[in-house]
Amino acid sequence: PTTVYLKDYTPFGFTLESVHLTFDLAPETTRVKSRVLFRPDLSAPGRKFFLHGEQLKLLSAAIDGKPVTPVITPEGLTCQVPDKPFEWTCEVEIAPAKNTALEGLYMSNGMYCTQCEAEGFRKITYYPDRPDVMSTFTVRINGDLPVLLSNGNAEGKGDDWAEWHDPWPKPSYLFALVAGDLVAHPGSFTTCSGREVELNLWVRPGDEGKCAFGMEALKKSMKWDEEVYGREYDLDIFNIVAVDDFNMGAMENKGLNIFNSSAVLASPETSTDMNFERIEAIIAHEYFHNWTGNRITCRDWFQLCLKEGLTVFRDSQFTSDMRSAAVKRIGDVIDLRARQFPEDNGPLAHPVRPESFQEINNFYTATVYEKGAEVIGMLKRLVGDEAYAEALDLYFARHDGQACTIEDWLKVFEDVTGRDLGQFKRWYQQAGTPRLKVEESWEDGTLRLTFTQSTPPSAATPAPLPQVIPVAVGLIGPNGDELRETEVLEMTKATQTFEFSGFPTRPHASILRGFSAPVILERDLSTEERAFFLAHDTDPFCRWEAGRALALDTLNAMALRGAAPDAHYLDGMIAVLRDDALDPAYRALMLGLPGQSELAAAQAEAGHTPDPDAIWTASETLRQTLATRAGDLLPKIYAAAQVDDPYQPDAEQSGKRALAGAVLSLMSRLDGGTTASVQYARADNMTLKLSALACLLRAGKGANDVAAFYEEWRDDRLVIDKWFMLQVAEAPPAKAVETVKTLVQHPDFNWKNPNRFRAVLGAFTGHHAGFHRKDGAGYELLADWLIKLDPVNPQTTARMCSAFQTWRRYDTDRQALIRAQLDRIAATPGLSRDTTEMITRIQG
Ligand code: B3K
Ligand code: ZN
Repeated sequence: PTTVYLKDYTPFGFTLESVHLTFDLAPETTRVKSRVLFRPDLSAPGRKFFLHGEQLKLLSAAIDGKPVTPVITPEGLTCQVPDKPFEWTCEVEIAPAKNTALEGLYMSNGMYCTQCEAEGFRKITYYPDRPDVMSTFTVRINGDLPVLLSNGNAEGKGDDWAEWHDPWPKPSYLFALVAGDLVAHPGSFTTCSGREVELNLWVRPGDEGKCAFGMEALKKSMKWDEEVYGREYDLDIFNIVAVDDFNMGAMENKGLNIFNSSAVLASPETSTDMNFERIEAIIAHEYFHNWTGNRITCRDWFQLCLKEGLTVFRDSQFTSDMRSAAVKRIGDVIDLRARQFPEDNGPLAHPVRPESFQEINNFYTATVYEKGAEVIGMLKRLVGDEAYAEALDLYFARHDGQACTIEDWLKVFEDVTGRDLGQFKRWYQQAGTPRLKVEESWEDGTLRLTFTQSTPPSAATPAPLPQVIPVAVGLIGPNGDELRETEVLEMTKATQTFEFSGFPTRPHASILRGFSAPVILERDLSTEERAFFLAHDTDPFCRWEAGRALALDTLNAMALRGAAPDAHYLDGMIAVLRDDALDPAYRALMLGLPGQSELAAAQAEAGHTPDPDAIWTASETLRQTLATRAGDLLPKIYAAAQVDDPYQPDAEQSGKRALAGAVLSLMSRLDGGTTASVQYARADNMTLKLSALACLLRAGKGANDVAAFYEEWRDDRLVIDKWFMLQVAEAPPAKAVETVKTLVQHPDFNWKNPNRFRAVLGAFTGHHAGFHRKDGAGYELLADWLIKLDPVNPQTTARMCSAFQTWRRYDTDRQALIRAQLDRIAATPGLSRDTTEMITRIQG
């Protein structure tokens, strides 16, 4: 396989004046005609007329109406072209019904649908399929289907055709087409300049009742982007389509967003509070791409974080504004540690802006997205809110309509602030999570904090240099009073000392407030000091973090040394439980334990070999001990967290349900599931149903309810995904493999559907002790399924290979067992480029 390098970038050498496409739809024989006006850039002497194209049957090609015979390879075609503007026409045939990879034009339940990012358009027709080639598209769809959609504004339609025109130049990855038997949930939005925009959420008949929430989320997003970023929508119509077969969450195609139905359809009876929150965030994310991604796009795929990091940052700002900022921030940090840290500290580590790839789809990662968003958060903290706003205004003014780079992005900040961001840029160029060690000293009324940063070398970055780290610090007194408000220390060297003077008694330093940088903070604190911050820190993140650290320390001591649960942790949690003044959602987060994979990572980091069974046992014991200690308190807190009003998926109600759920899971360890049974029977929404069912399964009591649940929901795909997922997630470690083996026999286990595959196999890889079973049965099971899925859907297969990325953490037996499976996958004949690249990198 060939490797593409950032340093090799060269412009295409031709401008595209316009693109006309005509689709004659048929499941196995769709014809695509394209007519493109090319203007050679005469100042680009080495230009080569190369059009990408894969798995296409070329029927005809012509230049200025004269038939030509191009040279065709598996990657595309070349052809002699004139040194003046010319019209390229060609016709190809494709078979959407046979497209199981779900990239390009494919079919899902009789509906035609596309996914072009990153390089799917080349499976639709011959074209310069690269993001820096932008043009206006006019699309004609011929097909005997009720709804025919493409990008831009509707130009006309008849019984069996429709025409669309998108006036905004765009790269091919933003092209979309949808055709099928769909119904619209309509809406409208008046923009800040008074333009009326038609909104539609298109769904399969039967799903109409699950659209209202998504439509409201869209309107809120449109308004928020006007108010906060000054961004107005720019077409007459905005369409969203829900599709059941989709490789990821959603796609921001210009004016025609396509969504995995799990990322847009919602109703109280079928969706959990977490589903609602995720849907709101994804709708916002895709909508925000209209400016950060579509109007300003990426020069090449190495610049992916330019649109993704920024858009994730924007959607998290949106969620913070719509809900609780503290809860959102903590949730994002939990997610970053669970998904990005393992990537950044293992064989798949790559910079936020990678410098090479074989298959770009493998780089839609937590590093590009979530660390990319963290980098923007740091930039904003360093320059301040005002300069950030000015820089963004300049970015939109200067680069509208362009395909840009990280250099362009940083330059607007340099121009607005006069800062040199050369060192800051290392956040985009270096892989690895910096370790930030802090040492404290106290003398003559002065507190000194000495920070030392170091980043472990990786294959991607063998010799990391010091980065700019904004460290938000506040000082608090013995009663928790703020002695010094949060300030941002700017760390630029390998080691640096900061002084705080004029205190009669030693203040407590609350460090890395709001998780001001994506680093691993190494700080030797006594259990008493952690307990102090848990009780008194005025920064909600640091307060939560103190509880988290206590939990990590006690779980590690329990798992590694057989220690007893730590009293400070238990007392701290009892205090949290009792504290009615705290936001219920925040209390629920405080009660959560670190994930078992995160514990394994922490143990490996400290030089130990994690034992998944011991980690599982320690987590169970700690929960059980807390339940016993909190015993009498629980029913009262549970009762107080009940919601009497009609169901709303808002922050307030879902916070209460989250707390009730956390408390219920403790109570179920004492009452054997009695309360959970009552909740399950009474619940009128999926959040309460599912939290109760999980408790029942854990108490070994849910079998009848699980069977009844299936009968009740068997016709609802998204609910049945939950049904599959829950059984895997709640299986005892020794039974997880068998549970999966049973579930994959179920007639509803349609493994070609990515949501269903992920519901079972994805949930399995998230079951730490089950997946890492000592005899390797878990590894073998996953490898079997990856080998089976790869020829059908390389993208989803490749993504799931990352379950193996942490193999070096474990004992030599497990390492050997995993390596054997990696070798077996790698040796599979005809393995896709996607999976080959992932496995090779993981093998290291
Ligand atoms: N831009 C798409 C992701 C495309 C993934 C292609 N493998 C969704 C998003 O980030 O909004
Ligand atoms: Zn995105």
